[in-house]
Amino acid sequence: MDFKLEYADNRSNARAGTITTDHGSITTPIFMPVGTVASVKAVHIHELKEDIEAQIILGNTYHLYLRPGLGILQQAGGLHKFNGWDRPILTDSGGFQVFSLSDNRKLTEEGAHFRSHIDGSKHLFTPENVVDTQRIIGSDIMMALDECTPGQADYNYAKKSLALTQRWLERGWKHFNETEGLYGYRQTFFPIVQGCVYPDLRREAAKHVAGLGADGNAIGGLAVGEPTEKMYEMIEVVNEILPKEKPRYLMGVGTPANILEGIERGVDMFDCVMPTRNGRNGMLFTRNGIMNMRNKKWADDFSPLDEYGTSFVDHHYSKAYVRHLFISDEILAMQIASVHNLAFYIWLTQEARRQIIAGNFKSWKDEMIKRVTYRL
Ligand code: PRF
Repeated sequence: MDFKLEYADNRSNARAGTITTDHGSITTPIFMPVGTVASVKAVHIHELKEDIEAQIILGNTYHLYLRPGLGILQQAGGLHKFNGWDRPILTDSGGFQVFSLSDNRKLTEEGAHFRSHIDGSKHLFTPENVVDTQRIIGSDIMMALDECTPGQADYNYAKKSLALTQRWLERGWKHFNETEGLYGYRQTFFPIVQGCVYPDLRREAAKHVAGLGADGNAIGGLAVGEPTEKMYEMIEVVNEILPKEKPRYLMGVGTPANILEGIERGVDMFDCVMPTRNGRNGMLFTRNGIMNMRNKKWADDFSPLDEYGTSFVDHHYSKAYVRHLFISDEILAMQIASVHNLAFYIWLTQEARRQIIAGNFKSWKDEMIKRVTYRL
């Protein structure tokens, strides 16, 4: 994988670049739709490609390992072949999902022990076996096994947790460098910075991660219960140390405003379930604010769903029609909302890119933050 830094904003840390993988290139800053179980919920591949203009999607090691399982994925020839998505894929390592989903989890020096949320069976993720699993999945970018330290952890817990993440990282990085992909294209490995809300731990973690010389670096352990201002402060602390010439990925963040603040602080890649999950509940993000599609006020509003939207659904359907679908619990409501929200998130990051290149990012961002947080 390569990263070419093309433009750096001179009034902020925002940047525009291009990542190149064997499944094609990605223009940054970029939002990556989440496809946990080998599908971006309610969205077809052709919609993702042609309408939403997604450049890279996510998969989750935890889910894919449990179902369909490694045998099926390997027989399919990897995830790209299995789900028909031929552009880049990034997979999370499973550590975070073990914590949010599984039962009876326990961390030891060896790895993360857990019981499946599907059938209660016992499993162990180690820093080495999650590399092997991501080799079988065949993601273009794989993630290290980490412990996502909760946002309210005390200093002592956070310090111990970071030390474990660092020992796991050394093992995972070594194993990655000693193994090869199965399918003939290149795969790369991103380490993850933890350290909770403690600047000295974050700095130590960022120096350790930077020292590995990976193709890109991730920031984890944010948007997990800490105040939003702390999240922004930690991004600043970490990005002072992570190399400028490598892409930076802020994991699992966030609202449109969080993404704009992240871009301003030098983040290049984002993912979040918010556009799809909140969309399925009737929440639509637009450049003029947030709409709750169940609201009575849309009942007789026959104007386009989003006059400024970039996707087919924005112009083809009216607000009144989409409200009717939500009130009637029609699955088409969820499909329309998912396509709209993903197209909006991708537009937001790619418009940020255009504004960075035009030298206008800061003033555009200040105005856009007000707009995207407005309740319509
Ligand atoms: N670690 C991993 N995946 C993640 C996170 C993390 O800290 C987060 C935190 N926002 C989301 N996804 N491996």
